[in-house]
Amino acid sequence: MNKSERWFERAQAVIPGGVSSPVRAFRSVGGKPPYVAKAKGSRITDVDGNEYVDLVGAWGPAILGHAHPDVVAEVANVAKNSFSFGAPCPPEVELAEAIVSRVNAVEKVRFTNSGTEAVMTALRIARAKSKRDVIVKFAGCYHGHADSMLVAAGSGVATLGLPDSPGVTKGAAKDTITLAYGDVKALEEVFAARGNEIAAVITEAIPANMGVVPPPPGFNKRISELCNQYGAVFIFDEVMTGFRVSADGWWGIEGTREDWAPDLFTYGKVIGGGMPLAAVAGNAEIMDLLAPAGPVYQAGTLSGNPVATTAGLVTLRNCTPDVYMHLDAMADQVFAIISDALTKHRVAHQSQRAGNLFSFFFTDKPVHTYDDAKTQDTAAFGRFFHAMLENGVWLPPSAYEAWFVSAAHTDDDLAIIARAADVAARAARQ
Ligand code: KE4
Repeated sequence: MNKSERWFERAQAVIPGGVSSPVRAFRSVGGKPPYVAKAKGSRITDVDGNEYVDLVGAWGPAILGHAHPDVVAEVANVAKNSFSFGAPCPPEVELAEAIVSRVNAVEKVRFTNSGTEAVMTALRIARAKSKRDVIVKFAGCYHGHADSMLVAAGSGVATLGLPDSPGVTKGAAKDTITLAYGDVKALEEVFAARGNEIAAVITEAIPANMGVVPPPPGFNKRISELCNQYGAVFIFDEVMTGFRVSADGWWGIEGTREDWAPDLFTYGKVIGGGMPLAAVAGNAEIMDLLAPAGPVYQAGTLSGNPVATTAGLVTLRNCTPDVYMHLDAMADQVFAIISDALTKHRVAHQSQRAGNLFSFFFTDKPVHTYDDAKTQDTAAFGRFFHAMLENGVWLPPSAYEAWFVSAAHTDDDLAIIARAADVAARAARQ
C-alpha cells in the first residue's frame, strides 16, 4: 500500500467513508482517493509526492490558484491576533463592502460558514417576507444539504416533494416542488396553480452540479418575472459562479444585460478564498428582515471571523480584470483540448460550458436537464478520469461536476492536460 492508501484505510476507521464530503471518496469514478499533502498555484501534490495539474480548485475557492502569496501573508498576519473574536471586526465590514461594490443589486450581506447555511438563510428570509411556505427548485440543481433542498420531484408537476435522502422527513419535503430545469411551461403552471403559496424559486445561476448546463436564454429572466408577478422571492444561487465567472458573477453577465435582478443571492467558495465562508445578500429592505435588524433569526459562532473574511477580502481584491480574462482564456483552451481529444478518438460526448465553467458528458445527446445528464456513460468517465489522474491531471471525481481553472494555470499546465487527454480519450473509448 502507498501512503494515500494507508491514510484512506486509517480515515475509514474514524470518518464515515473516510472523507468529510462524499464526492471526495471517488465512489462515482471508482478507485481510492489520493491524500493531499500540499497545493501551490495550479498544482496539487499527494502524500506520495505525485504532483497533478488541479482542475478541481477546492471546488471553486482556489480562483487565484492555491496558496496565493498575498492571501497567505495577510491571513498569517491576522491569525496572529486570534482566529475568531465572537465579536464584530473590521475585515467582515470590508468584505461586505467589497461584495456590495461589485454587485449593484446587492446592498447588504450576511456571512455564514457554508453555502448550505447561506441557502437555508435565504429560504427562511423568503418565507418570512412572503408569509408563504412553498419553495420551487429544479432537478439537478444542488443548493447544499439543508433538508428542504434534498427533495426529489413529486409525481405530478405541482405535487409535493418527496425526501431525497433518509433522514429528511415528509414534513421537511412537502413544501418543496421540484421541476425539470429550464421547463418554463411547468413553472408557469405551478405559479398558476399555487402562486399564492409560493415563497421562493431557487435556481443555480448556471447549473453546474449535474455537470454544466447553460441556462436557456431568457429562463432566469422568466423566473424573475413570475416571482415579481406572484410576490415570490427569487433566490439566485451563485455559490459556485459568484465572483468566478465575472466580477459580479453570472448575474453580472446575464442579468444586468437583460435588465432583471433576483431578490436574494447566495455566495460562497471564492468569497472565502478557501476558508469556510459564504453569504446571503440582497437589497437592504429584504436583508434587514434578519435579526437583530428584523425578526428572522439566523446566527453563527464563527460567522464573519477575521481570518476567513481576510482570506476572502484579499482573494477578491486580487480578482482583477486581467485575472478574469486569464480564467476565460484558460477555460477556452482546456475546453478545446478536451473536446478535440474526445472527437479525435470518437468518444460520444457533449462539451458544455457557460462563462468559464465547463464539463463533458459522455453521451450523444445534448444535456438540458438532469434526466438528460443521467444518460451519460459514467463508466467511460471513470476510465477517462483515472487515465487523466495517472497522467498528472486531477479532474473533479464525478461526471456530475464542473471543471475549474485558476489565475495560476499556465501553458505548461495546458501541455500536460493535452498529453493526458489523448491517452484518457482512448481509455474512455474502450
Ligand atoms: P457548501 O455547503 O458545500 O459550502 O455549499 C453548498 C452549495 C450551494 N450551492 C451551490 C450552487 C453549490 O455548488 C454548493 C456546493 N458545491 C459542491 C460542488 N459540487 C461542493 C463540493 C462538495 O459537496 O464536496
